[in-house]
Amino acid sequence: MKRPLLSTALLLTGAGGLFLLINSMQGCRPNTTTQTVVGGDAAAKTYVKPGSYDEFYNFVSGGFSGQLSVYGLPSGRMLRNIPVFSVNPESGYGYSEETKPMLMTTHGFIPWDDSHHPELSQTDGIPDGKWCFINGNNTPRIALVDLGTFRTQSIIEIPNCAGNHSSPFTTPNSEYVISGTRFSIPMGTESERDVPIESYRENFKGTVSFIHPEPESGKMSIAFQVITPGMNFDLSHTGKGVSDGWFFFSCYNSEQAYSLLEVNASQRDKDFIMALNWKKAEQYMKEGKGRKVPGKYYSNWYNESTHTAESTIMEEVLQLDPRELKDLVYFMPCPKSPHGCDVDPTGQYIVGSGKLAALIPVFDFTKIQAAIAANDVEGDFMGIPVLKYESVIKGEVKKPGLGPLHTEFDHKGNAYTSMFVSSEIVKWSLSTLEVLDRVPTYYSIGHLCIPGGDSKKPWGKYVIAYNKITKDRFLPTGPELAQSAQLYSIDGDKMELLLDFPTIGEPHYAQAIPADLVKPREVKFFKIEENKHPYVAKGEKETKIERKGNQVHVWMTSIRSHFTPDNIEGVRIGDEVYFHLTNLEQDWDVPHGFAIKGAATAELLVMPGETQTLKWIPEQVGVLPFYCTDFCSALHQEMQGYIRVSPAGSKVELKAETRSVDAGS
Ligand code: RUQ
Ligand code: CUA
Repeated sequence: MKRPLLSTALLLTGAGGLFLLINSMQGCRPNTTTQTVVGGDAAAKTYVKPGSYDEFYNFVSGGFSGQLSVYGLPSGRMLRNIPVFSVNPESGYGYSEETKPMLMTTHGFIPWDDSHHPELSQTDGIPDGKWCFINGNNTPRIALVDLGTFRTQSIIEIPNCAGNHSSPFTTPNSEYVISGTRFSIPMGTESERDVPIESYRENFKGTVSFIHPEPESGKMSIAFQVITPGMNFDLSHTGKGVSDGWFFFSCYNSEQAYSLLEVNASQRDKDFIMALNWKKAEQYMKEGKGRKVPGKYYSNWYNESTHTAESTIMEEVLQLDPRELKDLVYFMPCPKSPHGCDVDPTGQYIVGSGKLAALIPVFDFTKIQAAIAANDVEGDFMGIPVLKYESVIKGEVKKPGLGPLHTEFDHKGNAYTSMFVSSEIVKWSLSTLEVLDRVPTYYSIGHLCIPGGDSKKPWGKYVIAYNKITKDRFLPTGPELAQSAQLYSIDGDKMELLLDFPTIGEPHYAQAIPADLVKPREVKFFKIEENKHPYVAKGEKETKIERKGNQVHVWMTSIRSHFTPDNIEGVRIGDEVYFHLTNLEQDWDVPHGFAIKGAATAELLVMPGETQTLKWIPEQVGVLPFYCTDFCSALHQEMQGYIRVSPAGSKVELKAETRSVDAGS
């Protein structure tokens, strides 16, 4: 979390033979510290009075929590922490039998990941409020969160990939979201993968995968992969407007180092931005070009009518090789170890942010096309043409600050770049490339976000900084401190700090969208008559208990304020008990919980109209209670039951009942 991006004491930026001495590299700390200047009306600008709604949703990466969190803006109020790549005891996600398949991979059940970059689905290049994608960096995956339910709908594993960082950026109509591998690796058959690490140059390759989400269901599959030279791929963004049909990726480690990258991957003055013609790639796929290669992966999808996740396992992928399909991929030199790769709202300009560069290069799409047409190259890199830097560049932003990472855009022709090392946001003009304003961030900003700021239609209004370090910003909480977001107004010429709010996990990228584009989609409850779960009980009369060998299945219902059945006997040590709980409520915001003594996983939190299953293996003889965990009514504390567990081999008859009204007296 607190690991600085740059940790070498001495950085040699070859660009101008410039030495930067950056001690400890945690980012320079502006010396204003706690006496940050905040304008007198800042409070009024972020005040959302009790009972009213925020104007924007802000979807923020949960970083190493593996989740996606949702805040309201401008208040900074946290609305929800959506479980995605990590199990969540709050809701039973990843613990209930129905959600376990969501986390299945070729490595088995993987209950954790490191999530980085939320990306909203788009229609015609504009965020549409339907889905939010997010990548899992560690065991390469992409998730699709449905913004009707604010739940993870689908997760796909990415084969032939290691460190899914350059992901999950979308094409303008969400035909594809992409995954570029951070780490290159050897791929193919087992013997092709079992090679010496020092054979990196010969054997290690990267891939970019194009993942297609089905518009209706949100099921995902891999349409094709483009194979690339061995390097590290960091971030990307799609072209739009004039550059629609292209994708741009930042690449570092063009040194092809495989050890001590801190030094060995910082040798060259320039690495690359990779330009990839995805419409061409799609055409080649349709023409049957490329070849099928081994690439096993899981595609997991939550079926909302059975309330159960399903896994589909695929064995191979179609790979396109740009060394054969010559007009697919081009490299453009980019100073130095680029991280962010951002495209302005018109699609004309591509901004590469070199972590070790003392300037920000701005590439011009028209010039890129001209250079390709004229074969204006300076050579090739591993068989891929490298265009001449001078031919493709619009210009450079001079002296922007130290450690540029990411750039977002407003609707007035301005760009905003985060500076990790000098810990600031720098605003500059896309037309003149002049720096217009800078504000400190507290501290060590990584990503930043403007509502719609990576799309064709930025809504503007705010820029939010996502910071790595918060020393002295909040009340101390032991050795581990909160990460944070900071909200700045960008309405005027000068950026103005309005608010700090802590975040969960490390906030990498984020997206923000007007709430009015999301709210109309909200699902308030699931219709009980449409529930197709195999163990549903659509009313108390359908509840029952059945033994199948050592498995005991309980069809159970909940409604304010009781479970049916609530007295169960005849369970024995050695049994596996499956509580299939259907919440019969048909009203918004009335979940019931289910917890049982000795449960080794989590509770269940079951939404109205939904069925979820908790597997419980009793370990002790006796009568154990279960209860509702969600304070659902005045008699919530009465919402309880008992299960009797007898020794193995016991003859106690299996039965489940709810006794009559006077049974308790
Ligand atoms: S990366 S700073 Cu995934 Cu920029 Cu977070
Ligand atoms: Cu149901 Cu408390």
